[in-house]
Amino acid sequence: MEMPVTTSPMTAEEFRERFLHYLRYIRGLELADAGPADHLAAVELVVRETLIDRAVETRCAWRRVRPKTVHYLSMEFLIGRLLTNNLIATGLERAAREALDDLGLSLAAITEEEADPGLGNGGLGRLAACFLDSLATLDYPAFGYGLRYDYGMFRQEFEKGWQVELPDTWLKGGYAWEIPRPDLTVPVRIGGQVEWHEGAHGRFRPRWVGWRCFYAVPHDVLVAGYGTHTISVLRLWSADAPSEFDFHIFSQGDFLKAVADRERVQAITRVLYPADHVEAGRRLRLLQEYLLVAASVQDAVNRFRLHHGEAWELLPEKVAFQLNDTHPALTVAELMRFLVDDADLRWSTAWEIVRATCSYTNHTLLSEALETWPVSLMEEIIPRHVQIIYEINRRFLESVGNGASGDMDRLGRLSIVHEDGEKRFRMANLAIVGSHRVNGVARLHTRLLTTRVVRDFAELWPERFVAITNGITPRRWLGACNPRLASAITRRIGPDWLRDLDRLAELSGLAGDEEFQAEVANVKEANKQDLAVVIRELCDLEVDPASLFDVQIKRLHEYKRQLLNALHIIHLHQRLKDDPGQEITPRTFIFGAKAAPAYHMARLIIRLINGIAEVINDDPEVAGRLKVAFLPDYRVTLAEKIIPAADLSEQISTAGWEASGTGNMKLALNGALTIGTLDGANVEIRDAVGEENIFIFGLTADEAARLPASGQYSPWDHHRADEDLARVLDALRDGVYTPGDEGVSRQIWSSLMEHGDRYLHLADFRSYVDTQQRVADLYLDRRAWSEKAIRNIAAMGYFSSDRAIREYAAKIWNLQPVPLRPGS
Ligand code: 26V
Repeated sequence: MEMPVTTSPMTAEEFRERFLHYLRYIRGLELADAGPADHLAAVELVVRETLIDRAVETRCAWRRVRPKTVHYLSMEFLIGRLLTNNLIATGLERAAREALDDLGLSLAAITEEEADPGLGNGGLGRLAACFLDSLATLDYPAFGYGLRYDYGMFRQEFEKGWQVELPDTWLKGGYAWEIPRPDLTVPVRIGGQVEWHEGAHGRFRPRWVGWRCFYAVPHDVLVAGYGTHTISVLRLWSADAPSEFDFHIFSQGDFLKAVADRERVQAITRVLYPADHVEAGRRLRLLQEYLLVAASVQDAVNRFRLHHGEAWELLPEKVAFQLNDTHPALTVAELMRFLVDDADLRWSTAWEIVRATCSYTNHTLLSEALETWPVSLMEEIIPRHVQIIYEINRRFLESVGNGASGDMDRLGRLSIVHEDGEKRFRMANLAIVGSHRVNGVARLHTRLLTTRVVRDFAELWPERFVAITNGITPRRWLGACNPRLASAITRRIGPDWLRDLDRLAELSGLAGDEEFQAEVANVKEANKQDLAVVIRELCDLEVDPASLFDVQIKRLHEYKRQLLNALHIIHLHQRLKDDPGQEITPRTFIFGAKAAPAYHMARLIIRLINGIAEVINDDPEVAGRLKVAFLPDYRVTLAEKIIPAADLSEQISTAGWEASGTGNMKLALNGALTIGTLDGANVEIRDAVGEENIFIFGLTADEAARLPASGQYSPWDHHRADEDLARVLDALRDGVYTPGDEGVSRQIWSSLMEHGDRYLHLADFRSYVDTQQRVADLYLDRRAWSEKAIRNIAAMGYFSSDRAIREYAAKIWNLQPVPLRPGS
């Protein structure tokens, strides 16, 4: 990737010296005895020095300016490998490559040694990582706060086509990019009960007593900006119990007897919940969420106090908390608890501060994913917070009830407390009531959020709701992962696009340029050859780089409709069997997806796709013209290898279900054409690239919502009306594509034909298949295809996370950059 404006802080000779120094004095090895893990460790230590210099520089500047700082609270961060990024950001890439070359080592091979911390499930976690990159690059003062899970997202393997989960031991060899900060350890209290006692002026005051206590220990990961010295800190908390040596750290009297059991405490940050969009509802999950909130709020408050003393009314001028989904929604209650109980503020003053400080991003419309917690469970863990939430709710409902004509249904929907049967807190309601801004992650998503899911709130406080369409960092998702395309672009328009993605628009003038078309096509071809090697290694499968690479990579979920893609493949196979001599556009179907371990149907769909692969890949009549590759263990690192090689991007969720999508942006930025529904950010991608440069099909969100509601939707009608579809469904029913596991495909068939096809696969089948035919036809015209690919790339400027972060800064945080230009 192009060098940023920074000059290299080291020559190749200096790099080599430092490298050998670390090999010797940290690993105790001479070059001849060192292995790949040692090489990686030594390179990381060299690069880390420069990062730390910048972190110190950043901290000094912030200490001087005392700027407002955003605190991005997220249960998930999918930061990916950091070596390449950090080499680029520090300007050390060339020095490192030359130094290692000299020593007969390959930087590329060393890069492959690094673990990919899977501290998240999918889109929400990766978005948080892109945002940290943009925050640093744009010089915004920022902390990310998350959890340091000992085991991240499980490693996925396939056995006989079934998903098998193995532990992800990313910390095994030590993690070079983190700096433990035991000095910043904070205590976290749980359990006990609340007593009331008379305080000054006869006011009754709560006292939380009988609690147990554990530690949250922070580890900082430094996230470097591009073309600046600004560093964002990702502070990850690890749960621990105090050892006898640590007791002096806290002075509270009852601390000694209040120490919780070590094993049970450490278990809190043992493992990431590998589910998205399904309510976890487990005690351990609540403990995790509370730990994140309690530790991060204390950390922010401690820093505030250092600079501003007890002037809490200034908090909103200096601190913003961004809640990444409802998972950290307890921030609202914890900050109230601190301001009222510890800082001794009046409730109404505290409440204003809390609301001005917090804001909340919603990432999903799925009702299963809207968190609620049983009040009884919360009472066991955080009894004081339960009281606070009740009081927030009481005051809120009172204020609403005053104006309204006693519409009890409406009050019931607005209430934070869900009263049907077991009492539960609705975390989205808490987050909305406690925030000054609530944002959706795409235009359509925000419309559906405010008109369907939380309509009453949007009517009550229209000004509180804003749409901020997601974005992706061009540094990782083009600059670093696709160096061939990045160079081709830079040769034409210079390197500034990496910090100003709108500059890509200049490429639209080259869309008709045959030379550039050929160049872009050649880059794609080379990337496909690289991916073919990866597929050979991972799937033991030969694929033809000249075939159309048709890619669907994302979590496995019924609403994302990997199954629709599978139905299309079966249909193509059946057609080919009818007439093996016909001309077809050769395709390689590439999948990457993990299923939540408890998500039965998702596991079956993986089994089905692997079954289809088994049937089709070796079918002599297919003769290699259709191939299916399900790449195991999809994660950031694998995305970086697949995306540059994709011709076609599958974004085929049932309209109205995908909040935004961000893979759609990454693939288009790398020159893939999109086949997609009018869902999430696809709508905005269509607007940006133009209707003629994208393949849109299927029902709209409004149609898809009306259809099941009308009672008119019958899967059997579609079976009767469409011969091709009937044949595909019959094959499913008969288990043709899951040999040895016929019941799998029968169950999937049943979900479609006997359980109502909730995600409307059959309603969209015909238009999907027809649109795929147009794709196949266009692919044969290499120049026309390449022209559209260029038009897609040129239109992606808007989808930079830099643009998204600027919008957050302006519309939500009121945040100003603290420029830290090299040499300034
Ligand atoms: C929900 C839950 C429910 C409780 C169990 C654990 C858990 C973990 C994660 C989630 C949130 C899933 C929401 C999510 O990832 N949404 C995705 O967010 C992306 C970034 O905004 C967006 O592009 C995707 O469309 C959206 O599905």
